[in-house]
Amino acid sequence: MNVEAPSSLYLDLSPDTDSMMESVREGLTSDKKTLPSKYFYDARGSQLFDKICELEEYYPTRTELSILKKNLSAIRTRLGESIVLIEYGSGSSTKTRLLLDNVPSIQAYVPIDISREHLLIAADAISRDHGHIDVLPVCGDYSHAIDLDLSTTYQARSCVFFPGSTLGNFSREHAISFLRRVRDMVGNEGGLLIGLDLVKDVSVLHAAYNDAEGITAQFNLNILQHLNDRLSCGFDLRGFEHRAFFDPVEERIEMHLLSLRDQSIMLDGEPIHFLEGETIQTEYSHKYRISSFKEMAKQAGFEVSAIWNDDQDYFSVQYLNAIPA
Ligand code: AVI
Repeated sequence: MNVEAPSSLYLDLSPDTDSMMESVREGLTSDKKTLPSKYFYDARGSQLFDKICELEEYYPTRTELSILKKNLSAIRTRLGESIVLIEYGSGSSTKTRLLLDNVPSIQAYVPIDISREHLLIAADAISRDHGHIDVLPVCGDYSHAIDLDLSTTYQARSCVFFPGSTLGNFSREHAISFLRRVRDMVGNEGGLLIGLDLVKDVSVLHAAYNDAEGITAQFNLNILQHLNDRLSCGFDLRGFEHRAFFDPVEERIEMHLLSLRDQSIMLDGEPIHFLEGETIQTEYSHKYRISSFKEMAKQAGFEVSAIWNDDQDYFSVQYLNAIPA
């Protein structure tokens, strides 16, 4: 099988409007209002995220890329012969290109992303540039189980690539269940190549989520625009402001939208009120320690077999082997 240009999806599991309405209602009617961070990523949100990745203050992207570049040959060895590379939250796939260009044992590449348009554009470009690799885009929400069933088509090990410290956007409990699902998907022989943002000086973390240009603020506010577009709920974006801070106990950045006045929106015919000063929590971004991540991985059925950090220990790329069941 050789897919030339995937202008269509291999698998479409994108969330429908009903399930979006349900999860938004649940978040906005709870005592402490929340929104699932996956709703950042409509087409504009994905573009804004790409811009964040290029910001001077947002060190994770360039740091991870430099770790990957520096350790390519060791990574190639870990990945081994004949693999299907599955990437969760593929975004614009810049880091993947580095792997696809330098790891000849990759037979197929399966990018999984919730933002359909962004996914197809990236998958098309990758397919054009890597004619020898099957590119099988899946539009889906990776916070749920995804059954790929590629074992009959490929005689290859499965390896999940989960860069960008996106794991940090899950609560610790959900991060472990996500890692367990990955472990089930890759099987006894499989692996996981993962990027993790490490705990560091608070001023560095604060700047990364409060950039001077205000791109992160636009990204945060865009979640309300996305809800307006999909659910017609009538948020006035001028009535909310971006807030991001580090919680030293939970070791995570929290992003919120602060209501600047008393105001209401309508969700499916029901009013939802916001008090002046009340916030909607939109994202957690957990930061990791080498020792605590090792323990999380073990709980999920993985053994950390290689760790590559940058010189400042800002970021860690790790290769995990499945512990055979
Ligand atoms: C996608 N994720 C890992 C980013 C992060 O750093 O948690 C999303 C982000 N939020 C604000 N800036 C970037």
